Amino acid sequence: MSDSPNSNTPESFEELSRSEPADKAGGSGAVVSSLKNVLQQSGLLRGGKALAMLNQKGGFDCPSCAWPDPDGKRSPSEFCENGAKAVASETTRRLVTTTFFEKYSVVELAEQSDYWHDQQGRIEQPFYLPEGETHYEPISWENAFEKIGGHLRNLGDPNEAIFYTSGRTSNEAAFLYQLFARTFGTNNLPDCSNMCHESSGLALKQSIGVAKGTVSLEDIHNAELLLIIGQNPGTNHPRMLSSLQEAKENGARIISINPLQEAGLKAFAHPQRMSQLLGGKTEIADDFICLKTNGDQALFKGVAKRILENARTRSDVLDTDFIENFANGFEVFRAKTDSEDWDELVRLSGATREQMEMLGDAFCENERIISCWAMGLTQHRNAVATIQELSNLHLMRGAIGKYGAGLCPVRGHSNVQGDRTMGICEIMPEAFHRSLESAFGIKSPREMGHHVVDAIRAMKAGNGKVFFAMGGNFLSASPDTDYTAEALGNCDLTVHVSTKLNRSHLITGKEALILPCLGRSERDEQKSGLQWITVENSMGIVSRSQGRLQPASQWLKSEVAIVCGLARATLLEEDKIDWGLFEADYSFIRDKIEEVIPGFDSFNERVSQPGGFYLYNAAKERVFETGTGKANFFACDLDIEAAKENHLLLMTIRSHDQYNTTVYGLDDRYRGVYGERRVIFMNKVDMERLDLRPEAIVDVSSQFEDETRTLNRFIALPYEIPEGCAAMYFPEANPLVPLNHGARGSFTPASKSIQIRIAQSGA
Ligand SMILES: Nc1nc2c(c(=O)[nH]1)N[C@H]1C(S)=C(S)[C@@H](COP(=O)(O)OP(=O)(O)OC[C@H]3O[C@@H](n4cnc5c(=O)[nH]c(N)nc54)[C@H](O)[C@@H]3O)O[C@H]1N2
Ligand SMILES: Nc1nc2c(c(=O)[nH]1)N[C@H]1C(S)=C(S)[C@@H](COP(=O)(O)OP(=O)(O)OC[C@H]3O[C@@H](n4cnc5c(=O)[nH]c(N)nc54)[C@H](O)[C@@H]3O)O[C@H]1N2
Ligand SMILES: [Mo]
Repeated sequence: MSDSPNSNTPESFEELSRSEPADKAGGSGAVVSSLKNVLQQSGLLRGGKALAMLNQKGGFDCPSCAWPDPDGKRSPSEFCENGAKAVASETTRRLVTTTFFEKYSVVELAEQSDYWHDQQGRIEQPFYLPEGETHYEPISWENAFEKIGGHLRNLGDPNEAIFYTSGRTSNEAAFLYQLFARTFGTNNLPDCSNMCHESSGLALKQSIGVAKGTVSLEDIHNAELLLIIGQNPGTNHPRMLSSLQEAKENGARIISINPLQEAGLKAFAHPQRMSQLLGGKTEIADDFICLKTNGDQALFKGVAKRILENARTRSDVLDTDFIENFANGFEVFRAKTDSEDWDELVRLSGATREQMEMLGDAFCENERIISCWAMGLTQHRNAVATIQELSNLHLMRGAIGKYGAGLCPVRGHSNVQGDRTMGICEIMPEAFHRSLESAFGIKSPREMGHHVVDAIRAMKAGNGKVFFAMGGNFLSASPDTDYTAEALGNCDLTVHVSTKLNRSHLITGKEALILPCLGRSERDEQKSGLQWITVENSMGIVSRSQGRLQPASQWLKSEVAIVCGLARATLLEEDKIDWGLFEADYSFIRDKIEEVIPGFDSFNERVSQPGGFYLYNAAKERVFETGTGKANFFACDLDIEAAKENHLLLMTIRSHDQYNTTVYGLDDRYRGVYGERRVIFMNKVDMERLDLRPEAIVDVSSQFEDETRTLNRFIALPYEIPEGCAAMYFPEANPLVPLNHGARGSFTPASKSIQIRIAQSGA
């Protein structure tokens, strides 16, 4: 184990250069950047073949974000720059081999940057790090499974095992994985949603009875008013910009709500439209409401106040039919909102009263209203209340469960929503356990399992002994990197099913295994022939995905085959499940999914229709499956995290050249930062107050309760960000995120509102 869990710490910063932030996303810059990545990593033939199948019917689903593909006709290149980068990273011809691990010790590898790790290529075969050894060594699949099975069987309690999932895992693999964990006897199924949209899921479940969004692409294209809140689609969901462009051309008004004015929301040049490739563009946001980080709840309360004020003089403002027949709690909510003080809302939100009134009026003037949001809303202490405040606005106007209107949490990982549907969750409804038991003749445990933060605490306390990750990069994605490193280091065994090398392979338990798997783009050949898998996107469409490329190495296994191998090696004689059958032919897994999970009737057949099928979504039909049987208004208390005296409020965000912890490159083109990620964006006034010149080298420390966490040597950059706020890149900034600083109710780390102090480095 290395001493430095986060060692992106160079001594010099010669590579940094800067330009003005971009005034649009897409265009020829996007095309050049996609091609460069694909050519460098995969070559013309392999890369070209991969891109030709990306997001096509009969091809494979983009491993990048969860934005849906168009229902109807698709263009021959239905992908974006960042999808192309994800594919280039997966289809690279470089390999991490036995020679590689002979050359570098684990400590040496841990000293390299995340960017360097990704550059090393695909993992060629299983590798094992024995206790006390310094280098990984090759191991056969059989011996690898045996080691894991041995460790799991030796545990005093199945709850000492933790089974993490990252959201790229297919429905089939996810379903079998949770089946295995529950058969083994635990609900310890933390997943990346715990750090992502958990707050949305919880808020929406309580407000509207489903933990998912309620709109389709067609709704987006036909909305009159679209809010894009706390989201940077130009980088993280670039194909969403085509949808916003279409909405715009149909007359929509788009409002961006964000402390940063992101390029993709200013304007978009569609790389597949010749006129826009040559310099034209579509303006996207009509209005930009620049608020303070975490000011959203106050802003939404102001908007609600305005709507209620308008309703005093106009009878068409409130959807009284909806409020009376479909909703609950309106009067309490109205009284609470009336009691809020305008000056307080302005002070806490950082937006002006005029902006709140403008937004309130826009709600009143339009019927087809959609709110989209991502991490800017979910990763705060008050995230659940904020999202419920946003839902309140929709409920007042009946802007849900009707054409062109609804709530749209824009999901991150390409199958994160499907993984949850399949039962990857630390707590599942009783009906799910019953179906699982009757379909497989097993006993499904009911004791609540660990979410991510609890899993880290359990490992730290010595109660989590085997950590198994189906994808992802748990160490770097989790909060409090140093603490999480210690937690993982306490395990007897850590195992990662991965495509590429990452830091979680290097900060390990006493023993460690890396199990290399096929990526989405690759052929998955099993006993019955070529397999395909299914995924669910952000709008609840389930579709097929089939890779066609030659696998990066002959020793890779599919995630499904890995779960089956793991189950056989662990469960032994008690095992009642025919894992061999599932591994040989994935259609048998889908039959079982159909038996256990509502909404998957005739699964194999329906998902084989071009484009797949929409899962039933009750809220979309105005059936609200909440405790009250109605959609619920929430009257939450104002609860805003503002920067404390002498502190700034830090958000941790993604650059344009990364996919979560996978760093494809060192540029953030749209924000005008090149060659360097160890930067902190600050307001000019704050820099002057702290006597920092542009590009000063600073140390950043975060204060939480009585603990201080510090990161040394970051470059301070003046940027258009509200006073009192700052931004750094994830995952470099994760050592600053306190483990216990999480969203109330959902436990999502509050990685967008961290109290920090900044000092001149070495001062
Ligand atoms: N290329 C690429 N695509 C990705 C990913 C990737 O890393 N790279 N990651 C995937 C995943 S897992 C996810 S979850 C999504 C993430 O997609 P995003 O949520 O767009 O990602 P972030 O970079 O975290 O950006 C959050 C945005 O919220 C804003 N923000 C921060 N704090 C606040 C606030 O208090 N209020 C408001 N209103 N705004 C705020 C920031 O300025 C920023 O624009 O993208 C997915 N797609
Ligand atoms: N500070 C801060 N922390 C955050 C966030 C933030 O905004 N700020 N965002 C949070 C969010 S939204 C999320 S979703 C999490 C992400 O957390 P994770 O999902 O755990 O992290 P990723 O970086 O997406 O995982 C990358 C690794 O997945 C593996 N991989 C890639 N493709 C495949 C595949 O097809 N199969 C398998 N088995 N493995 C594969 C590769 O080995 C790669 O190294 O991070 C969270 N952490
Ligand atoms: Mo995410």
